[in-house]
Amino acid sequence: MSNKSPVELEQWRALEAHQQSVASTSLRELFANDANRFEKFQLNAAGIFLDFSKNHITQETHQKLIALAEASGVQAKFKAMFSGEIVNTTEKRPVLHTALRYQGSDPILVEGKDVMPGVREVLDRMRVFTQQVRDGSWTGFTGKPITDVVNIGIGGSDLGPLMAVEALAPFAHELLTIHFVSNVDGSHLVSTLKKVNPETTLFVVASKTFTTQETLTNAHSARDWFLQSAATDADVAKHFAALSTNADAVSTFGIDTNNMFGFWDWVGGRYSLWSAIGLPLALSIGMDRFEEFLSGAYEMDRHALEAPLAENMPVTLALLTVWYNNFWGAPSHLIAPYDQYLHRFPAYLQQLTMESNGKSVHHDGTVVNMATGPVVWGEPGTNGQHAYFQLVHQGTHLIPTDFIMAMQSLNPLGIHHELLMANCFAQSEALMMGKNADELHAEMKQSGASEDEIGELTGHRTFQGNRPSNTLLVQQLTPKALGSLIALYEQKVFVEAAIWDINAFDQWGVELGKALAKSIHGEIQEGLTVKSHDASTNGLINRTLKLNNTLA
Ligand code: G6Q
Repeated sequence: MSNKSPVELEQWRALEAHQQSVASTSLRELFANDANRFEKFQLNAAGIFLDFSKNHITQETHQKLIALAEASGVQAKFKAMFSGEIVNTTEKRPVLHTALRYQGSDPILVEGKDVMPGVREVLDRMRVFTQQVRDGSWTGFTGKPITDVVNIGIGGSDLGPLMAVEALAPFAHELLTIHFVSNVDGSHLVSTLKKVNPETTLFVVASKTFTTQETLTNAHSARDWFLQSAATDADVAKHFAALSTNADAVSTFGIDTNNMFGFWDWVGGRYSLWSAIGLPLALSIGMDRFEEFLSGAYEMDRHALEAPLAENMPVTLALLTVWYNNFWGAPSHLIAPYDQYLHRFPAYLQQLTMESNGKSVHHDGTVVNMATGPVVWGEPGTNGQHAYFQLVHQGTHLIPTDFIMAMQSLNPLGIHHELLMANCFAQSEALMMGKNADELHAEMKQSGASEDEIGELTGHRTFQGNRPSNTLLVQQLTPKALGSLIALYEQKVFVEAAIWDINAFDQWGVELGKALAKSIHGEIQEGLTVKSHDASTNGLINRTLKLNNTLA
């Protein structure tokens, strides 16, 4: 592996030159020129089928992209991560969320100690606890079984479990409702507490550090609410559990450490769904299915680690992102799940990808001289078609898109799934094929439009097309399939970072705002006219304090 900036690699330069020649051929032409294009650009891994034929690539492009991955040392970097080397260099930590779903029997060492017995011990304790809550033998302070679980966490301690609980709703326990409170905005907690009864509610305080302002504020307010309901301090143990790496802070808060499920500093927040942070999901779907979920991710891990680069799905997806981001100037990436259960998947991926790869320096601290992580966004289809898809079809930005769909519905109902499928396939076709002036002319003529009308509308109603997409299909959105899908994107993000030579596992960018919020909070509590900031910030704070009549 060379220490050169990625842009100085000859493989990078070769791609720059190559882009010019590929750009002159449209996707329509690429398909017209090659009857086997669909067969050539598809992959199958861990229950996921990927069609990547609707991309601006030829076999030569693919080879050149693979050469870039080789030159970037992707396989060696995968091995380093999986084997527990310190790949999060700025925080001096290994990155081992893969150990949380590891199904083999080899030890995985951190500082010479096998982490697997600890991983299995927490899974065993989660099994006992989730069984008790699910079968009603875990009772609240008045002897009634638990009916509602409120997860209090934020960021990595919220987005993953929330997304997965929603995605696997068809497998959920029928008598247990899982709620998520994350925002420090009191409305989030207040509106949730209106729906639950203190006698039958279990609060799960999820925080790796157990120091996060939003989570601790919500947890304290939840405990106050609980104690106002005739419960006593001794009852807290029946109604509060903690998911954390910080046992001292959990005890200080007043949660019995018997109700604490631990994990380790080698699990990054946004990669922690597979750890105790997955407890709300395990409560919802049960531990057997939670383990199926882990096994789906493990299968994708094996594939990422073992498949040759050219047949490797996360590597392929990452290279396509690099291709559009760095060689086509595409600043964003759309995630369009055609599955209502995946409605929080884009938000989850936003954190996974943007917190991981929103970086401007290489591993050695030098400033990058190319684009890194694109903006990731999305909403499920078909709703997106009635909203943002206009810009994807006819706007001025090139927006590579991932369509994600389950081939079989978990809720078969009349023609619904046929229509969902038809819309999903139609969108990627329309994005690629577009509609040229001749086609529009023939269509409008057919429906009786005059030449004048056709002329007036031609510019508005033609579609340039030539917009690239991937389509990912799973058979059904089962726990195993969801595990594979999430791990696919985790590994994709890793490969992108490997190519850009950035650290995907730190997040220093969130620190500054946190520190400023702390000092502004102090000033708000003091209640004096604030003068210590820029004029805009002072003005905003003072105006708000005045309105609330809290200025001394
Ligand atoms: C994720 C980030 C961040 C983190 C939250 C919550 O990778 O580190 O989103 O998960 O800030 O942190 P705690 O779990 O420590 O409360």
